[in-house]
Amino acid sequence: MGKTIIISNRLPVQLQINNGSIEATPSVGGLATGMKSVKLEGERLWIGWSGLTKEDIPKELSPKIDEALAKHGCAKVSLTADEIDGYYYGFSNRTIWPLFHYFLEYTEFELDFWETYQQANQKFADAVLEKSGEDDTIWVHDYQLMLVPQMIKEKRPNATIGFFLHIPFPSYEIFRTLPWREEVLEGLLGSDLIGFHTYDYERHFLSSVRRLLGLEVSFNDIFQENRIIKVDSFPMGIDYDKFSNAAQEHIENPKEKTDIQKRLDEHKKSAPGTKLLLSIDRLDYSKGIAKRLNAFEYFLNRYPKYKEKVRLIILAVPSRSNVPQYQLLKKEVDELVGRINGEFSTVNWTPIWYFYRSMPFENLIDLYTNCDIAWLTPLRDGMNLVAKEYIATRTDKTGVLILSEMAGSAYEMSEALLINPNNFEEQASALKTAFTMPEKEQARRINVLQKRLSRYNVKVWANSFMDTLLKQKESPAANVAKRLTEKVLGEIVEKYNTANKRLLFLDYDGTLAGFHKDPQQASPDEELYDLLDALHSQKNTTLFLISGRDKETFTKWFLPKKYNMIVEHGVWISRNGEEFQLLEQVKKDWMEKIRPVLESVVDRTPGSFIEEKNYSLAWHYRNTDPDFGEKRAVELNETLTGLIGNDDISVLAGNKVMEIKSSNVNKGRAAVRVLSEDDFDFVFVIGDDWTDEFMFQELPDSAISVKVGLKKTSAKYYVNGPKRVRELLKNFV
Ligand code: GDG
Repeated sequence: MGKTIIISNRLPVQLQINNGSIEATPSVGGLATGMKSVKLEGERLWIGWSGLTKEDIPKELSPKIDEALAKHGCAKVSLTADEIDGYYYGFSNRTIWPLFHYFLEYTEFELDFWETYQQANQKFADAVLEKSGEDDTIWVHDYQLMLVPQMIKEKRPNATIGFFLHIPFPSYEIFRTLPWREEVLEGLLGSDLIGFHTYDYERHFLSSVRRLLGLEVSFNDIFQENRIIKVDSFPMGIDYDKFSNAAQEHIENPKEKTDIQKRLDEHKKSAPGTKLLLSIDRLDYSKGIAKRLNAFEYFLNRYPKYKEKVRLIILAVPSRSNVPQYQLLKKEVDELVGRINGEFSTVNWTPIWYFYRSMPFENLIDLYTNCDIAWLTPLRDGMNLVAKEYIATRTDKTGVLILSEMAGSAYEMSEALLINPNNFEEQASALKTAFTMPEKEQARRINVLQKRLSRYNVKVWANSFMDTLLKQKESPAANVAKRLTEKVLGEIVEKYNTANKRLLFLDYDGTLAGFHKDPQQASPDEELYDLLDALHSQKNTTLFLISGRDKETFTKWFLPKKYNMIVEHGVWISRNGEEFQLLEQVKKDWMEKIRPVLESVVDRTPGSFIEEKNYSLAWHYRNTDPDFGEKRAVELNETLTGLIGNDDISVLAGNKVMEIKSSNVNKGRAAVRVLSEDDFDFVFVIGDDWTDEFMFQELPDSAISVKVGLKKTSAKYYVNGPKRVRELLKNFV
């Protein structure tokens, strides 16, 4: 049984060195709880940074620290102060964090940061490689470690790797500004499963993968040359029972009151009927704290009757204070709180209580259970767990949540009052609604939310990610061929050598030659001619090039070589250097009707073009924006289906091409005709495209069918690309 290895920037343990002795205390974050509950029998190991730099740890203490961490199932990655500066404070928090939260103006593209990020990611990957074995399951967390999956996969191709991003993945328009965008995507694609909080982040990621790497994406599977990567959304839940039980305990068996609780009691006594409004966030510009303060000021001016009737409690937890932007924000928030309190305070009333610190868990519960409204207004937030925690603590079924629609959690919490944090009027109105919401209505909303949150809690979240990862590893996708291994190849060659009459069907584009943006550029090279000559001249071997291309191009390229050829999907055939003959009688009167439709699509779809063949029309869209091209293809398909009616023609969706042609012509039919002409006892067919599927399906079961590229197919085997195809064919000569 393999281990489960978790990798995150920080370990879930706090380290303290006191006069040479080491203290390690587990921190109780949501992630740690989720991980603890993953139902795996094997051992668990958490790898990450301990919070102490290499310089902080006296050499002789390092082994002791390892020992202390091992007791908590942890192992450290050693990082120097410079590495932490460049990798964590730099690239992670001055480049990726602002960019992925749509704060382009705060995003710094520094080569130094990027280089240190790579270096530090390599250290994490090395630690994983050192401490894990072949059977282990590896789960990498978050934006600080986006290159780690690929770094592990390179060294250990069979490793099972999952990656979860805790922050948003931005739209392509934002992501494309990153100078190292391809490297980051490739880093992530080392995973077998990539998880996001919401479908929107998943959709943005897939769009970038298609546009920037040109990879094929089918639903939520990404097809790389020899692997399939699954992408899915797993909205992170909370440790529901922990929050709910703590709140229950707080009400039913109050222990000695904390200072915060005493202050809250005093407030309630001195100002009964005053509502408490709560916000809790790390002090981060993405959380919209400054804007919230402005909106609060707007509210008090807009609805003055709420003056002295409401108090806003702000808990801002110090965060990343080494980064200049956070220092500026701190100053801004301090000043805003001062100004608003100065403007509105009366002898009996201060509108804002502001805490800039981290509080123990008990205090968090004091705040959650005492406040009538939680007001959370992030400008962008991957999820926002505070919103979920507030709901979990409302055991008396009162309370209202006002939540920004820019938070990932808003997708699951439509019973909250959802607001746009930039719209002050809407927020003022939501605050008013919250203050006047009848308790029955509060209870109705809370009940629905609590049911949902208690069901999809952090344990369910972690387990559903792990289950999907393990399933993905077992069977990457349905209808995918087996890889053509050396052993299978040996058996095929053996059959080839002992056969009496061999028949080979070789597709051209994407199979014998790479796929080119301009089809005219894909002309055969010397190596290919040599290979085809050798095959063609073999005794007892009938070689057919079989392609959708027009006969003029193949006449130019291959007729002098006297190879057998079938072109235009089976309309024309040429044998031993003779002129092309019609293999099928096909009509072409439908072309006049269809051509103008295609022309209008070309006019409206930059980069697309029409290829006119003797008996078919093809609309190519490989040079268009991929999403736009696909959309147009769907639209065109619909239009054509309506148009072709009784004509005996069909629309064939190829790889970035739609071809309209006579229905009784396809490569499968042509191949079967050739096959029936003689007693072949070895049939081999290879191709990369949808149009080759006709051959895979129609040739008899004894035929050896090979798909180029890992895609859904009816072929028996697959190989990676044209280079591999040539290597394979060389075994026959
Ligand atoms: C990132 C993403 C995503 C807060 N103050 C105190 C305290 N907390 C705890 C809360 C909550 C957690 O910290 C904050 O989680 P959030 O989800 O709200 O926000 P981020 O820290 O930005 O987290 C976010 C999350 O990752 C998970 O994927 O939801 O979008 O940005 O659990 O309770 N805990 C204690 N004292 C405090 O003062 N003890």
